[in-house]
Amino acid sequence: MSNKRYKNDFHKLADLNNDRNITEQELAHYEKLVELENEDNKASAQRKMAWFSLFGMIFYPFVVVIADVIGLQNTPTVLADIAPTYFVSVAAIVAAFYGKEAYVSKKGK
Ligand SMILES: [Ca+2]
Repeated sequence: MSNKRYKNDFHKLADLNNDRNITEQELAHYEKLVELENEDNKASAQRKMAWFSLFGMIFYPFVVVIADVIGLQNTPTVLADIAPTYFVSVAAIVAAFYGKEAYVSKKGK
């Protein structure tokens, strides 16, 4: 985004009463808006990562079977060798995500 466009977008969003003057209150409101938007984007990214990890965990055995069925000789063995590390890592990601969600929802009440 160019600097001029950024300034225009900033003025459109921050100047609540359109008087072309951004007060301290409007700036604080804008900062809160940006903060909430960033939090929302962060939560979306973490949720996508957790779902991606879960799908990887679910489909991992199928990948081993498919590799065996299509005749890849070493792939099922290699996948089986890295499975313990993979499952522990993915379980840690998923547990961290749901743990954080539970902590945040409990803290919010
Ligand atoms: Ca204003």
